Amino acid sequence: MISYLKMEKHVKNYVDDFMNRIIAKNPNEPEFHQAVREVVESLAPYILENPVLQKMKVLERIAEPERVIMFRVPWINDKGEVEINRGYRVQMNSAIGPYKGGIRFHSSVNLSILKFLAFEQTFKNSLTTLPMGGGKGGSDFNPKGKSDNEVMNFCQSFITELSRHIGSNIDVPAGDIGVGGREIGFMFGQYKRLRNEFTGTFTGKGIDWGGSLLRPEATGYGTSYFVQEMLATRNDTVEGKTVTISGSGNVAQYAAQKMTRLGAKVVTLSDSNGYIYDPDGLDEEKIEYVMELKNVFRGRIKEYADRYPSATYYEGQRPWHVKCDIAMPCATQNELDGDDAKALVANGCICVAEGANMPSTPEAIEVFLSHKLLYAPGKASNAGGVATSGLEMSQNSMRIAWSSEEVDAKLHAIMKNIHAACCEYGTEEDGYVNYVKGANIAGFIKVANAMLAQGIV
Ligand code: NDP
Ligand code: 2IT
Repeated sequence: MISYLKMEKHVKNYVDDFMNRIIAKNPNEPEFHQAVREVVESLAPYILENPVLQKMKVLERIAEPERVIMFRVPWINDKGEVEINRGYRVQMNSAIGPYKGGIRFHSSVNLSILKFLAFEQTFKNSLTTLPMGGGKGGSDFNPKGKSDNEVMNFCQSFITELSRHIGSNIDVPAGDIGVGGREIGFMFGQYKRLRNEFTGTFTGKGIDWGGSLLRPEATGYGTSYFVQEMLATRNDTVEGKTVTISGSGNVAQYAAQKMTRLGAKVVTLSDSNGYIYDPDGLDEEKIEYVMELKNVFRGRIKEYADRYPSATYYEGQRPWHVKCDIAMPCATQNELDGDDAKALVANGCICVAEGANMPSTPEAIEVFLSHKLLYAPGKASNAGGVATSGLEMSQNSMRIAWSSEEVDAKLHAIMKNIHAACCEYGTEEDGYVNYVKGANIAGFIKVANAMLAQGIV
């Protein structure tokens, strides 16, 4: 993002015109507008220099989903009552490969959120260098407090409808908020039963039935590798740094584990009710406890403070006012606002790497960029998850399984590549790397070239 205020007039006009059309065509979709605006602001100068992109309306086409599927998901709860949720799959862009992206189950899920996620996914998947298009799906189903039986009933109904639209060369779903190994298992089982075919149509599968080693770890690990690369541009390392992390789900857990193993001190985790601050830092044993608490017992992060007296729980608050060197938002969109960003800067934070998708508001991003922080947008720093999904697809196609060392080496190389691409396209005149601009341009070029080559489709 270049500062909107500092934009040249013709660039600002292009952005305004583009956004006016997007808003008129997609009313009541604020998250989608936010994601598109960030990309358009980065790309506008590049597009204006390349008239063919304008003439062929490449960005306009990228911002229009190829297809949106929306469907009824009826299921029966443990009391024998009928429940009805709404299911979605946004098939955003297939220029460089089959649609690929996660499934989110959360009560807040709506079309705006899934369109923003599918839009982001298109650029992110392109950055991985693997052949994957962009997609995202989900439902307003809330898995919290549901029994395994209820979750299975829901997943089976969801997939009974979605199965018509997905396939290993068509659209390959994976996990996201509220969807982990358990849900992927139920969805894969029902899909296989309906199709009578064992395929790699989902990623994030169990190790014994086609999953890749290190897929659960990949997003958090990849974000940590990206932090290492960012710090290296300033001849710095992760060792000895204090880190605040939000969330306590899949991404947060493995970001905490990898950052700790790299020698950092992780002092916070959170959930939607509050955060814990442990000034002693998390260690392997504490992280194992969090994994068991969240993944097996499906408990709340508050319980961490009951178990470890060194920690304090702050109800209803977010961790961004805690002093840190590195902040890693790993929970959800718009969880870090302009005031939080100012507090991070005032407390000496030097690096923000997003494990979540679009966790920083536009105001927060403006603060990070104007203070020249090392700031990585999610589409660059959290791409290790989908990249490893891409590696899972490759292993499924070849009917082989790589060792965790092999997968880790490939993940590490991909994160370094993404970092290098951001530097190539995002380095400004004074040497500052604007990772937002770099990620948006680098992600766009491959998709745009593919679309130009494939004609008006
Ligand atoms: P999980 O469901 O495993 O964990 C989500 C975490 O975020 C939980 O701690 C949850 O708390 C918290 N959270 C969710 N919604 C809110 C909210 N509205 N306010 C505050 N906290 C909230 O999901 P993941 O860890 O998989 O995903 C986290 C983020 O990372 C998402 O933005 C996702 O899109 C992104 N991501 C995930 C990838 C993956 O491979 N899983 C890959 C790339 C990005 P609570 O339990 O209270 O809801
Ligand atoms: O946002 C994301 O990149 C994910 N939730 C992972 C998608 C995937 O297909 O692995």
